[in-house]
Amino acid sequence: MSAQTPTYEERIKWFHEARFGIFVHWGLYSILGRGEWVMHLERIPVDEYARLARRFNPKKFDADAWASLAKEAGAKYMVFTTRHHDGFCLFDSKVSDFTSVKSAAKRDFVAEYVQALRKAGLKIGFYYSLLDWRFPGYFDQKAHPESAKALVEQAHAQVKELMTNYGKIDILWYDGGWVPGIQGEEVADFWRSRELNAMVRELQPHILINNRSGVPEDLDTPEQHVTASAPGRGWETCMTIGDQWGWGYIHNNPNFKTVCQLIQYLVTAAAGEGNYLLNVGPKPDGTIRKEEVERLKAIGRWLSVNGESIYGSERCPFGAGIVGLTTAKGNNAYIHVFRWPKQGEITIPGIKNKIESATVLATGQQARIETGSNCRTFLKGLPKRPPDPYDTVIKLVLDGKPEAC
Ligand code: JFZ
Repeated sequence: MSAQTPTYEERIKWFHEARFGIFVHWGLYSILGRGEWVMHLERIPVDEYARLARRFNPKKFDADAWASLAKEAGAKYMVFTTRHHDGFCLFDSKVSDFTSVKSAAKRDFVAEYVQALRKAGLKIGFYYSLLDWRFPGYFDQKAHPESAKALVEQAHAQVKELMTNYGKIDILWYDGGWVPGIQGEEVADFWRSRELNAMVRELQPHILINNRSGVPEDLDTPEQHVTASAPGRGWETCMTIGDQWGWGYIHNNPNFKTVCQLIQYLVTAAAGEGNYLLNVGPKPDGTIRKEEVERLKAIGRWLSVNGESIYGSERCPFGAGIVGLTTAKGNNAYIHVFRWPKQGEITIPGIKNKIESATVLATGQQARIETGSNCRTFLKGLPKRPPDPYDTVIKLVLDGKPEAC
């Protein structure tokens, strides 16, 4: 390793500051509006599916609009499907003819995305699916050994293209590492993932790599649930706004999570020193549906007031009792009150520190601080109704780093 090679701590620093990112699933499947798994779930033959590329010419695709929405949402990075399991590349790949550059659109959407994010000051993530349903060797390596070999070679070549042709990339978000009939350690052997990731790190020394190529690398990726990894390990929950299997656009997707749910998931991730990667599935024309836009903007409004409790947050050694969760940063603790008590008085159990002040971030109001037996803290003089409908954050300035008793 050269002296310039950044350490894990240096590489992951921005990621912990960021806490919130936007995932984008968009590709040929968006045209059908039945999710990104449509080819496989409906057994659409490869050649029939490939004809979608003739119709894929999204005139309203505007990467700057995506980037500005992500910023307005308070996100600090995005992760974009450069290629999903259908194998269709949204970038200029020399090793495949199944790309947006070589079909109707004649555009390198990944290049446009990268340029827009860089301009907006957002960190850049690439989602790349190792598996490609077009290869019979993926489903049966024994029957089609040449196809299986070609699949792996294509993945190595395309990851190299992505890591070479677009400047500095911040996250490589692998997916689709699972292979029928192959288990455990052998997954990494199948893809030659160690070799692949060594090449990636050679080309992009600052990059963060997730755990979906069969080796742990830098980030755990709990999906559709918020589950913290052990302290010291980077992790990020990815989640759809609507139903599972609706990462890509689903025309009628009636189960959109509420703004309250989404904010509380974000807070739960931050409380465990993890990140929240919230997905949108743009329409085939490249625009983002209003249900998603509205929710992202509402999260952004909440973060513009309460962001200091999220960005760069640390685990807090004491909790918030029944009312919600806690995050911490330096000598501050943040009480996230999801369930505001009707008495306008909040009891926090287990704070060892002396508390210098308690401020409601939404209104600037100072709470009266009283201490009781059993290490209880009472925050008094608060309104009977929650100042914030989703999560009212009370900032405690302490005499030192938060400590529990
Ligand atoms: C994968 C993809 O198949 C899906 O389309 C989407 O891109 C999502 C982000 O990732 O889905 C998975 C991957 C892993 C599990 C479940 C769904 N898993 O480990 O349970």
